[in-house]
Amino acid sequence: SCGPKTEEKAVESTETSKFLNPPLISDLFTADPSAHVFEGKIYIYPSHDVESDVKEDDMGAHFNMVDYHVYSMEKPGGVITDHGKVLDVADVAWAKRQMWAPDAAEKDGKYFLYFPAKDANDIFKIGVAVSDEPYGPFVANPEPMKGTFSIDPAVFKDDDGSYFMYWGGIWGGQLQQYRDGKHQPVGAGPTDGIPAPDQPSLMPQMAKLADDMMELAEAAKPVQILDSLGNPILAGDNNRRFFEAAWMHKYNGKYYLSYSTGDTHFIAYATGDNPYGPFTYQGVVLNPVQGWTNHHSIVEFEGKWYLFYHDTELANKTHLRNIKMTELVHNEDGTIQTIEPMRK
Ligand code: FUB
Repeated sequence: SCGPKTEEKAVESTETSKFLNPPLISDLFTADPSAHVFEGKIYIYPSHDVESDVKEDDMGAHFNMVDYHVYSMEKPGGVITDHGKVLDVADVAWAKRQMWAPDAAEKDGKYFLYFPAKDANDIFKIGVAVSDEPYGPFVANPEPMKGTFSIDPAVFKDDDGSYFMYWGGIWGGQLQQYRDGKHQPVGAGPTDGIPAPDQPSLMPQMAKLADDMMELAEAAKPVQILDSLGNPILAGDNNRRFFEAAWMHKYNGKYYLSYSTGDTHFIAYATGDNPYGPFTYQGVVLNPVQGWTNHHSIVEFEGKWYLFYHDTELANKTHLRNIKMTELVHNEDGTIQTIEPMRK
C-alpha cells in the first residue's frame, strides 16, 4: 500500500520545511480563518481563495472570491471535514463580487455567517446569512446590514450574552472613505483619505448587534487603540496601526483586540477593560507570514488557546492562501507570547 509512504513523506517534509505548521486544507485555497467552538467541535469559517486572473493591485482586486466553505474538526490535530459550499455570491441579492473574510456566531440554536462583499456600485458592505446548523448552508438576507461599510467582520459574544461586531480595513477595504460612518468624497486610490502620518490612525469600527443578530443595534463607532502614554496610535506608525482583520477574545476578564498591521504584516494586539475600549497596544501575536496578508482568529478549546492564521505555503501566491493553526500562550501577566510562523 502507498498509505504509510505518504504519511512518512508528510512528516519528513514538515520537519525540514521552513514553515513551522502544515496547511490544514490542501485541496482548496483557504484564508482568513475565523474559528469558533460550536456543539463541542471547532468550526472554521475561512475565505475561499481562487485564481480568477484579475491583475494584482493595491486595492486587492486579485482577491476575487465567490463563495464560502465551512470546515470542522473534533479537536486540534483531528480529521478535518469540509462541509462544502455554504454560500455563493450568486445567491446574495445585494452582493456583486469579492466575498472577503467572514465570521460566524451562534445565538439560541441559530447560526449567523457575517461576510463582506462589494455591492453593485463596488462599495464594500457587510451581509448576514442564517442557518439552523453551524455547517450551513446559509441563506443570506437580500440587503446588507444597515449602517455597515468596509470589510472583515468579527463577532464576539461577551459573558453576559451581548454580541458585538468589530470590522474595517483600510486601502482595498475602503475604510478611509468613511468618517463617522458617512461616506466622504475622496479619491478611489488606496491611500486617498488616510490621515497624515502625524494624525491618529483610522481605527477599527464596532457596534453592538441587535437581539435578532441581523442588524447593528447602534451606530458604528471607532474603537481607540492607544500607545502606553494614552495617545492614539498614529497613521504613520505602520508597525502598530490598525489595517484590517480585527478579532476580539476575552481572557481572564480582559478584552483582547487583535488585528493586522497590513503593509508591515504583523498581527498585533491591544487590551482593554470592556468591549468598547479604549485598548492599549501590547505587542505582536504573530510575526509576518509568507504572503502579503496576515489574518487570524484566536479561540479556546478545552482549556488551551489556539491561533488560526494563513500563509501561502502551497502556491506561493499572495492571493492563493492556505489556513493553519498553532497553540497560543498567554503569559501570567496577560501578555501573549509572540508566535513565529517560520523556521529561522
Ligand atoms: O481575503 C481578502 C482580504 O485579504 C481580507 O478580507 C483581508 O483581511 C485580507 O486577508
